[in-house]
Amino acid sequence: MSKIPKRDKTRERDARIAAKNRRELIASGLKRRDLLKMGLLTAAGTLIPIKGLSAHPLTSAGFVDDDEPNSPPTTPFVENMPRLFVLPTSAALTPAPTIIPNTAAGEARTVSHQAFAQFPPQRFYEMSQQEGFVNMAPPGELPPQPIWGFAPVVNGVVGSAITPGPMIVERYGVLGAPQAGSVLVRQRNRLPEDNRGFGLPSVTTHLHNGHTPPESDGFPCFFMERGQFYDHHYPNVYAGINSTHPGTGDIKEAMHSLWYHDHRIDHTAENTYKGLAGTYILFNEFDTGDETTGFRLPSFGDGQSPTSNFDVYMVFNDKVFDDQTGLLAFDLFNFDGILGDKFLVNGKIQPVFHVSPRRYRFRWLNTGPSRFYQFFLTNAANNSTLPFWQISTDGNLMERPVQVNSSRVSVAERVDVIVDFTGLAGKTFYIENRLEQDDGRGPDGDVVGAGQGDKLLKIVVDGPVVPDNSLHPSLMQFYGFPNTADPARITRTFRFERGNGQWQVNGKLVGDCDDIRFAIKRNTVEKWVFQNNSGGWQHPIHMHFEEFQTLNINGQAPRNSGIIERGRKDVFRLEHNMQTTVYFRFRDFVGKLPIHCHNVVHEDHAMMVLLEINDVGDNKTNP
Ligand SMILES: [Cu+2]
Repeated sequence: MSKIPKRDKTRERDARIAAKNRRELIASGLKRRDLLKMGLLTAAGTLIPIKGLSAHPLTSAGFVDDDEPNSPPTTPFVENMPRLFVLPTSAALTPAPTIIPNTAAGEARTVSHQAFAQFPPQRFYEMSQQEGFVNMAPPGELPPQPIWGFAPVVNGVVGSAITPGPMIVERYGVLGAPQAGSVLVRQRNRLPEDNRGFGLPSVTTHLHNGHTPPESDGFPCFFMERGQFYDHHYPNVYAGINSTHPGTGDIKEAMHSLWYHDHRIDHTAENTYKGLAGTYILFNEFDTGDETTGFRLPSFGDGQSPTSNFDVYMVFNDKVFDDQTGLLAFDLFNFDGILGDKFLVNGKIQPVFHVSPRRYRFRWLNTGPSRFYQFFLTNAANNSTLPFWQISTDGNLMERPVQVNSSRVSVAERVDVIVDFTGLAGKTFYIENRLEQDDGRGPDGDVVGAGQGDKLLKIVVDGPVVPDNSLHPSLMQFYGFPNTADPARITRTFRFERGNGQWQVNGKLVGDCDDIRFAIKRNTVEKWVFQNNSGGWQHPIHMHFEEFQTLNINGQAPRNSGIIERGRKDVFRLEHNMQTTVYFRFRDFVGKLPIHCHNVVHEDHAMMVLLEINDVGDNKTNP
């Protein structure tokens, strides 16, 4: 990383004092609104420029020198990339789950489960959100990191907190037994009062992007405090179950790669960065997890063994470590977006993954906070690019696989891909991010040459030769897309723009939790227009609960042969000066939800709109 060659000792000392003061403000858990009241923020939302507090010359990480983070050096490609731990079920939960919130026993939920009797939970899971200490770098290079993670709880026995959190592996309900997929996930808040620098021990867990009754969705204002628990009811049914497609719901609404993460209003960035994120996958009779049945995608197996697990979730994020202490660092006063100089996959900095010479399904997720990636597979020997097959956009399989050289993934987006290592025994590849991005504004669009980007994961094809019964991707066909012909009840426009030094939608920051800005009528269609009015900035826009289909981008029909951009999605990558129209159906359940920017720093400051689905709706075209 670049450094200023000549150090100015006085400037450096002042900056360290400022950094210390800023860290103390962050550690105190003060919110933007508190700082405004205390007169420590300007109207533009930046810290007032008094000595000992100014944002300058601090870096994005809150440290001195220049605009680059300066994490201590680590040795790449030593640690093995972990396969993610699969959460076992519990036979029962104590106390037993209830439809009405069990506040007497410490439940934080305030809204009764609306679909519990219709889809009684068949299986139970429990997790405990708590502090843990994990190694992210090779032994001895960085101290154990105090993280906030999800500890597996099995029949009441609490494990250690891990990040990414345990993976939930489930199956959709089936015709004649739609409740067969229904589960209940209990989350407990056992976080410490002392945040060791940043993080608010008040949490709400969002299942991104489950078709979930909103009281279980992880609404930003439905948070639980320390010592409380929250029961999330996930029916795992396709959209349309209570409306257009009774029985099982619409199979074309199937989703397969989901994730969960903290969504606490105003504090999502620091809490997810501190580790509160995990994965959730859904199989069905087509995407079965078994390469001899259904679509014959590479097998999930036991999720762990190199000779049975060829369907591998990879969670990418970037982080900054304090150049003095080596501990994870976060600057709450950077409103632009935080970029790290260390790249993690499944919790390890630049790890190694050993594969067999056959096909693999990789599920790629970017948990942020602010970076966009463009993933390439680069051959270590000659920097050539290995093409692969993209099969999904976010949680949703496309009409068929499309062969590509790269996939772009902004915060919270997912792509599932099939990489074919057949015949490549002995070779080494890197997952390389070749998308340039210098600050939280978003990438400028430049893609550097092969070998010149950041190598995130080393893949060595030296595993045992094993059978491959998966179908060749060129022969696969998936569900197809739902139609977009039903007329919309209303078209609404959302302008994403800069204002007051922060991030607004239609001229407003997210207000208090009771500021519900508009209402959707249940079981209707809406068209939404997203406009990027914020100059050089890009925003990954996320709507909860329902996926959308893209009708046009800047007046043009979707590109990429009409396949990838037409894919159903829950995050829209709103690029420079872009305007897009998307198509939504809001079905089955009622309740409160947000739409927001998923650059989680923008989200916290405060690019979010709270809304609700009810049986009346409203006619606000610019909510
Ligand atoms: Cu944004």
